[in-house]
Amino acid sequence: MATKNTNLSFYNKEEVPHAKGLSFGIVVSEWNSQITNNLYEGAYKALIECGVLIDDIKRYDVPGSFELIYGAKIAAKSNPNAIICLGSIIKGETKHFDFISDAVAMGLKDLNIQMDIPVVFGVLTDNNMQQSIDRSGGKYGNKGTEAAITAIKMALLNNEIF
Ligand code: DLZ
Repeated sequence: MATKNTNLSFYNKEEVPHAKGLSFGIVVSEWNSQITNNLYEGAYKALIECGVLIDDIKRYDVPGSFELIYGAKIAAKSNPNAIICLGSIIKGETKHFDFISDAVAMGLKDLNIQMDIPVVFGVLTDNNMQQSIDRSGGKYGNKGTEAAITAIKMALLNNEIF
């Protein structure tokens, strides 16, 4: 039985509703910046391709993924239709990876509960740099692109309801 392809890196532009008039905040972690900049490029390109105007995309840089949570709160002050958080957490020799990954996931989850603006989790949590490269424009697509398409879908869902 065929299953629906849910990897939004390879989205069909014709199937994504037009997003002109929607605005987005993109919060980008500077840690592993070569990866997060590729995530940003993927997200930005997808939004533009779907009709979002350049002036309706605002970027916020934060030092590390842990700061994505507060960065999203700052982004919310401009009242965008959705917020995309992009980070890259790579496993090291200590438990830092687990603490940061859990905190970011829980923190962004909490914001989704507290705020009326959808917050999208575009954070890679990889065992090594190669896995991150593969998922930020490499052989497994671009998680930033996926996050952008998810953000459009959530923004439109929110618009339908309110
Ligand atoms: C400290 C730290 C470490 C060890 N690793 C990462 C990482 O792989 N990815 C990431 O985004 N940030 C990392 N950080 C920084 C933390 O996210 C945070 O910026 C600091 O702990 C300061 O709050």
